[in-house]
Amino acid sequence: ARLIRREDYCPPAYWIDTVDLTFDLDPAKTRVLNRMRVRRNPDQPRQPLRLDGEDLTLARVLVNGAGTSFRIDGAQLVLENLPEGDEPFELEIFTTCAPEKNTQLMGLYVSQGTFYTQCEAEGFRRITYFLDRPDVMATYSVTLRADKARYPVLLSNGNLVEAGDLEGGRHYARWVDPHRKPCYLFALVAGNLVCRSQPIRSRSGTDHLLQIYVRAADLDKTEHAMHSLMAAIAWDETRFGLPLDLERFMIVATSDFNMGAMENKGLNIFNTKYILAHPATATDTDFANVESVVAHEYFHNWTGNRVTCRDWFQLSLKEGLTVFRDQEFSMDMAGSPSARAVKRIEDVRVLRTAQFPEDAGPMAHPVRPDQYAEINNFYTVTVYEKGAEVVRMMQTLVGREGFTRGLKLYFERHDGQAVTCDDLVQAIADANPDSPLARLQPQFMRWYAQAGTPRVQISGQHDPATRTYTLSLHQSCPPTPGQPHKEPFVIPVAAALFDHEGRLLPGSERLIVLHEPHTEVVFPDVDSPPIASLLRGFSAPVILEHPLSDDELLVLLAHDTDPFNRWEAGQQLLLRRALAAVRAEGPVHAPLDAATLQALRAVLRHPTLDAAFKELALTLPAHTYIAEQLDEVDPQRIHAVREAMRTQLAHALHEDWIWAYEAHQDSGGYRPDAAAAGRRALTGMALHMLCLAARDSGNPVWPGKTYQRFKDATNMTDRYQALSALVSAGHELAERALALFHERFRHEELVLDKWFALQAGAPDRGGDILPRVQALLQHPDFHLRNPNRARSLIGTYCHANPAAFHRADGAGYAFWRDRVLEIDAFNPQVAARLARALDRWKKLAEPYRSQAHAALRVVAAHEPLSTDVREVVSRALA
Ligand code: HT7
Ligand code: ZN
Repeated sequence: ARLIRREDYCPPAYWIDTVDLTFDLDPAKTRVLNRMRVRRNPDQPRQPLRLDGEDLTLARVLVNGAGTSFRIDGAQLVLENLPEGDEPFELEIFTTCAPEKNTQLMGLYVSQGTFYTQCEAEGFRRITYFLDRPDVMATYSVTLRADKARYPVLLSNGNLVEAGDLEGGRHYARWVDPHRKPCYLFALVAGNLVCRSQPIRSRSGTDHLLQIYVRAADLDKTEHAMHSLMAAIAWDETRFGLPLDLERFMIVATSDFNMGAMENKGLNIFNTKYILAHPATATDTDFANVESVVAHEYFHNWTGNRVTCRDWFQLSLKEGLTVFRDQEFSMDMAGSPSARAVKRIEDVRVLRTAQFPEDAGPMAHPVRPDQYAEINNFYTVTVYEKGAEVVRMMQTLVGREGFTRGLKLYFERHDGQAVTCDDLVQAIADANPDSPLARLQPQFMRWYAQAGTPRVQISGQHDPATRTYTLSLHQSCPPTPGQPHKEPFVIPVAAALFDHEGRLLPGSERLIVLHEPHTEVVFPDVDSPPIASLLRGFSAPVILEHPLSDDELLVLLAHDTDPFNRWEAGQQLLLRRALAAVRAEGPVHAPLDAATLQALRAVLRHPTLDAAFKELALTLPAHTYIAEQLDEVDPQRIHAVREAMRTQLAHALHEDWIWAYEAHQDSGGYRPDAAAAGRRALTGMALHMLCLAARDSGNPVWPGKTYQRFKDATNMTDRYQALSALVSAGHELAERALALFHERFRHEELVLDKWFALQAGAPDRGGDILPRVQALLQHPDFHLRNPNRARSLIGTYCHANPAAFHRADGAGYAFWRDRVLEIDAFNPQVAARLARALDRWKKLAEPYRSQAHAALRVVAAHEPLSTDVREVVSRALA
């Protein structure tokens, strides 16, 4: 497939200043009249106007009201006979499209009788011919016409300026958006929806109307999203001085959506998964996700919409920055320092379990990619989460206030513009001229240019004669596709020293900024060999190779004043045990030693640590994280080791789990705050462990209690955890509970997704999961075309259940192959994400490797194949 290259960027040959769109909405044939004011870009050589279009039927093209000649060249409409001078001209294009046939869910589509749009990245071209690129910004006015009974609500960006009835039971609404925007931020919604409205007054005294539109049955699930939106608006004003710039801010939820949500100007469109939350149907994780995704999309109003991307290679300009902002928001909302740390740990876990493998695999790309075949494949954890870490490092290098100053300058310089990642870094550096960021700016930009996870090797030397401790740090970065050699990165390493009793050495906290391959740092006044706590708070997205002894890790686990590194010390201990057991010969046997178990017990019983922290500290390193440490991966062996560790924890800490369960019960009503959610997480973990122990002992008490809790639960978190404890333990009560769960929630789409996912992600026992997943494909509630449902069953099986997916007979890969091809025929974006489940096939041991290779080759050879899937599988095979 043709590659689009960043170095080929060229400004557009024409500008489009205004767009006036009229839609006659009809699911089978929607008419779109597009009137644009266009002018030549005088800075570019004179050339024909080439407009992008896809799946459109063209009826008419007029220039200044008169017919004109045109030709279709591939997917482009080419106009050659344009007015001679440089005066703006009116271009009118009339097309039709078929929203009900739009299964890709890009452009204008219909879901459950309602029209929605999705234009990022290149969906607007499926609505009308246009210069579909983010650096072309225009003001939009939109008239929507539709049958009034079927589509009583007609929404688009901006302000409603006119509405009324038309003949034949139709009606219309006219919307005008005062803000210039790129076409990827265009949106319309038409359907039978209801809304929760909330008038607000901002800190600066301006009045606004917030609205969340959903189906009538879902209205009682919108309160949390509205509170989250109000909190996000207040936070952005307080933290960054960024106000809401719209009279009306609307959110609409749909159950058919390729991604999580979309930040269309003033009219965000969301996957229902990230809007709807009611204690009876949503878990604590769902509540937290709603809060952060609502905030994320709202924050885009400045970082993405007011200042947008010049081209799609700059995607992390808006996504990395906005993820960083939503992470900071969620931390502030969490409240206490330890609740903040819990959020940080969760974010780092995502980075390590998803982004590190991406950065080490065939799809590795810089935060600012250099090339792509299909931009939709680059909405990745690298662009989003690693991009956020890069922004976080900037904050670390200039300080919190310096960062706020930098963003202020960024908006002063670039409001209303389409810019690049360089512009962001430049503004932050210019606002902080004495910072290490300003001094090292060209090297810092390597974070945007070089793929791969850097490694930092540590050694330390104590000199009793000089009472100094010298830390040596050596950085390197492995080759990635197309980048055999890497230059050194700027790596901020937050450091502190502890003595062996766990006391922080006064004055030892500092920020070390690496920018060369080797760095030596001398700490004065150190009487005896200390324990270095490094990369505190995970100050850079790197792999630290720090040969601390087990005893030193145990000291940090018990005493580090940085909660992140305290957690990390425990994870390193567990990782060591896991790797030793994976590498050992013969059957897996009790990987955890007494000291580690005792240390984990001490964490669990700790009188002051938060429940949420305890739950994270007792969670085993993820399967993918363990796999990343190995040159050759036997997924079944890793699974066996993790199961053995889990069983040990269940038995050795049995009394402690009973205590944890009983001591963390909540009385009173459900509240989704971090402290209460932490207690529920820990009781849920305790139930898992108690059911696991009961499986081996045959004692029915805890499974019975768990089943009772499942039935009596007053919120979804408790109910789901009890169900999942029974399913994980493989207890006979699990089937009964699953049936009850389905019966009770069969009309709740998002709960059904959980029901499918729980079964697809359950521990494999003798290869039983694949047949179950295959049977569930035939279930009347399974709908392959609904992305959430497809992801919950097929995505969970292929991406999140390694032991069930990596089967020695290759049947998991054959299943993957068939589903990728089946989905690709109607929704390439969803198929391409599924295709990534075999990214790391080259690391697999035999027989998995050959089987995976064969499945990949079948997909790659299939005709037809979307550009999306082709790019993923051909990179995997390269
Ligand atoms: N900016 C949004 C990206 C998005 C998207 C991209 C491709 C196809 C469908 C999509 N839906 C939403 C999401 C965000 O990061 O806020
Ligand atoms: Zn985003």
